[in-house]
Amino acid sequence: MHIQWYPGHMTKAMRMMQDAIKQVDCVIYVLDCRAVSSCINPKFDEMIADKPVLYVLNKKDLVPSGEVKVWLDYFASRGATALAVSSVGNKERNAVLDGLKKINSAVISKYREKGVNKIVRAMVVGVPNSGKSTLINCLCAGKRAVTGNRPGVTRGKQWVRLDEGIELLDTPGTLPPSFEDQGKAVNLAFVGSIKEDVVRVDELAIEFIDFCKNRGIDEFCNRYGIDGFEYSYEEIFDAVGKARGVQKVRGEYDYDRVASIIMDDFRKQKFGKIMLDYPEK
Ligand SMILES: Nc1nc2c(ncn2[C@@H]2O[C@H](COP(=O)(O)OP(=O)(O)O)[C@@H](O)[C@H]2O)c(=O)[nH]1
Ligand SMILES: [Mg+2]
Repeated sequence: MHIQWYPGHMTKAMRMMQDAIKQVDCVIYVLDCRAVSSCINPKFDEMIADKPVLYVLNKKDLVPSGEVKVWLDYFASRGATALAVSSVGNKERNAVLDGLKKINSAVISKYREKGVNKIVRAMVVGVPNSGKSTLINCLCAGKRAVTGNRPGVTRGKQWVRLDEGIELLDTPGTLPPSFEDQGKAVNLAFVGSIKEDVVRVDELAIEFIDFCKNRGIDEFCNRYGIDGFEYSYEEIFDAVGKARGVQKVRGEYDYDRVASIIMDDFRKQKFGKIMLDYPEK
């Protein structure tokens, strides 16, 4: 399977962001905790190189508690400011605002010396579905930015003003133009950052079965009533079809349907909380 998804709206979005970056003080880089390194887009890194960055590792509720620390340590070891949050709910609002103040402290105090309250402008970037709009909603404690559990929901340019003197610019999720490391593309497809129509779901599910086998994720076998991974993909698909009550058509299971069930089950944490990426040693 080769994954490549760089539609015209992403080119346009990158151009919009290149333009907007000149007007902002800092960047909030939103990454999905389940696939942190896969969410790193080298094109963002180039674009934001001379801005203070707050790395927000979002969806921490979807990974085993404690494991995200390896990523916080990773960013800390590079002198970067990072925090792990779950942006569904408002609990983490203050932590993110404090992080923003921290990365902008130099510019804030420079203005304060002149007696001016600096409005801090932050551009929120991240791959599709990482939770940029949800994070913005969490920060403005109300429904402003448009969210959706599918890539490509945010299109135009949207500024949101917070009472704390912070302005946030939501941006459309953008991917690298190509993936040298297809493993990263596969992880992004697992977490729903790549539009479903551009990936063959049966091939994706096979990648996922291999992943579970390599990681020894027993929850997969338990859920579908198989006693291990030593079966052919067809046998595993048949077991999933049977366990989940899929209707056979002319004596066969529809493998695309079965594959979608597997991917849905992963996205609904039916195999437990799983972190896909770890920092490279
Ligand atoms: N469990 C969980 N889901 C989240 C979190 N943040 C966002 N989501 C969900 O992820 C999906 C994509 O969010 P959205 O904000 O639209 O992503 P965007 O494309 O980066 O703007 C939505 O279904 C959100 O409800 C989080 O912290 N935890
Ligand atoms: Mg969005």
